[in-house]
Amino acid sequence: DEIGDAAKKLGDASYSFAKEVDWNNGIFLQAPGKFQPLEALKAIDKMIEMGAAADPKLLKEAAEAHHKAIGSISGPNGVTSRADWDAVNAALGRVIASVPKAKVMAVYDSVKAITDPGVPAYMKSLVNGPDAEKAYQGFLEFKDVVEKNQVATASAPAVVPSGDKIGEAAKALSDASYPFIKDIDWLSDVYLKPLPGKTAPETLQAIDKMIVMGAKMDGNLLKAAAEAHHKAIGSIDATGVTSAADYEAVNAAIGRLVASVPKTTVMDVYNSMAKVVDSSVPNNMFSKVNPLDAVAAAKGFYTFKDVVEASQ
Ligand code: CLA
Ligand code: PID
Ligand code: PID
Ligand code: PID
Ligand code: PID
Ligand code: PID
Ligand code: PID
Repeated sequence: DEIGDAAKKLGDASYSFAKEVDWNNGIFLQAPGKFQPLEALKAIDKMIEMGAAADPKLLKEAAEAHHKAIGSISGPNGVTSRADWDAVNAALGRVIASVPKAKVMAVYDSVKAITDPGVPAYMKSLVNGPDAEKAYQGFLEFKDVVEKNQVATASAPAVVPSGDKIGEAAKALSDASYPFIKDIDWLSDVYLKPLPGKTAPETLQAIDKMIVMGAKMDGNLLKAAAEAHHKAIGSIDATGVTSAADYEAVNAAIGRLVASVPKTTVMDVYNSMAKVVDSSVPNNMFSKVNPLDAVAAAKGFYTFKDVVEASQ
């Protein structure tokens, strides 16, 4: 297709730049400017809306392209192979072409709003400047091809299941865990702290397992889960907590998502996360909430998971 061909040209223009970026730099975990969680949440919300509007099949293929690319990483900077670099660009170009232009620009504008204007120049200073310029020229040509192939309207909204066992169980889970949700400091910057003692390549292995799980999920249910999160963001209070009803809808949507993939795929995520998350992390989280609320939430979760497993 045209976007695939354009991605090869983009690769010619940008792979030198890709090799010069230190993808293992811990700086990419930081906020790109002043830490302002509620503004950042607005930017994430625009990404969620864009994801929910995208063609689920193309999202799945983009996840698969990223998984493949993680498999061909080499060298100290963590760069993928030239072929996989091109394949990721092509897959993302197709995802972007599957949503209306305004959805893409809404992400751009909201990310710009939380990004310090000095950040791009600083990023450029870490690589060979002319290679960054060349990559950007390549991007500008690529985007014209994407725009030419872009849809005018979003894909249809998800079909949300109702009256299912997971939906019922989500009510009980949400009743049991909403007090815990209200205890959590959602506006803390602790969630942007590096994982104690873990390197970027180690952490990437756990992310890879999530990508694999995402690629296996039912596309309609994934879209429904994104829509549920978008709705939940719309009902947050000043502390970032969503309404009880929207929290329940999120739990139901995630439960259905989990049930749409094999158990081993879920356990692969859990086990790989357990490898990179030191026990000090959950202990620290636990120390900041009412322990009775956390234990009640955990109990609710263990009951819920049996219902999910039964529909898996
Ligand atoms: Mg989510 C999970 C935040 C958007 C899909 N997500 C999580 C949690 C964290 C979170 C609360 C990971 C950390 C954890 O396990 O804490 N998500 C979060 C935010 C946003 C977001 C702030 C921003 C909008 N997510 C989002 C989108 C999608 C997802 C757009 C795609 C549709 N998210 C998604 C999945 C999963 C998450 C599939 C998870 O599996 C993971 C999770 O919750 O695993 C348990 C603990 C969890 C909580 C504090 C909230 C849930 C409370 C449960 C139901 C009961 C509590 C159990 C116990 C006390 C703690 C866990 C024990 C552990 C051994 C499992
Ligand atoms: C400017 C001035 C003009 C010239 C110009 C110009 C530049 C415009 C630009 C630009 C626009 C632009 C846009 C970019 C957009 C990037 C969008 C990224 C989206 C990320 C998402 C992430 C996610 C997910 C995902 C799916 C999940 C939801 C999420 C589901 C259902 C200024 C040059 C024209 C770079 C969507 C993918 C996992 C949130 O106009 O004179 O330069 O860049 O998890 O959804 O699972
Ligand atoms: C524009 C103007 C509007 C019209 C429009 C428009 C276009 C927007 C576009 C577009 C945005 C866009 C974005 C693209 C992004 C591509 C990103 C590619 C990333 C590839 C990576 C590969 C890799 C890896 C990996 C992880 C490793 C690092 C690597 C570690 C820690 C402008 C059309 C709406 C194409 C990251 C995955 C293995 C490097 O908005 O008027 O057209 O395209 O090895 O991580 O090692
Ligand atoms: C300039 C002037 C214009 C011309 C121009 C120009 C240059 C702009 C530039 C540039 C922008 C730019 C951006 C870059 C962005 C790179 C982003 C990389 C992200 C990597 C991540 C990696 C990671 C992980 C991971 C998970 C870990 C955390 C991490 C945990 C919990 C100035 C040329 C346009 C290079 C996210 C995945 C392992 C961080 O605009 O005239 O030159 O470069 O380790 O999670 O640990
Ligand atoms: C234990 C001991 C027994 C008792 C037991 C027990 C506990 C097991 C547990 C547990 C398992 C478990 C699993 C959990 C899994 C969470 C999985 C999260 C996945 C997140 C994903 C994120 C993403 C995306 C997304 C889609 C994108 C890709 C991504 C596309 C196409 C130990 C109690 C049984 C919590 C997939 C969603 C946006 C990466 O077994 O004696 O306690 O918890 O962006 O994909 O866009
Ligand atoms: C298990 C054992 C295997 C069988 C199995 C199994 C099950 C795994 C499961 C499962 C995993 C799972 C995960 C669930 C996660 C739910 C997470 C809900 C999160 C809700 C949020 C709501 C909100 C917001 C929001 C953003 C705001 C904060 C909030 C800010 C900054 C165990 C079946 C495989 C259900 C986060 C979105 C508005 C609170 O593996 O043997 O069954 O379920 O307002 O952010 O303000
Ligand atoms: C313990 C002992 C057992 C019993 C038990 C137990 C407890 C475990 C616990 C617990 C685990 C736990 C986890 C919690 C996790 C919360 C995660 C919240 C994530 C929030 C995010 C918010 C955000 C943003 C956002 C984007 C911004 C950055 C942020 C930028 C660029 C110990 C009870 C089982 C509470 C990600 C979205 C706005 C950070 O196991 O016997 O009690 O709690 O602002 O992006 O700025």
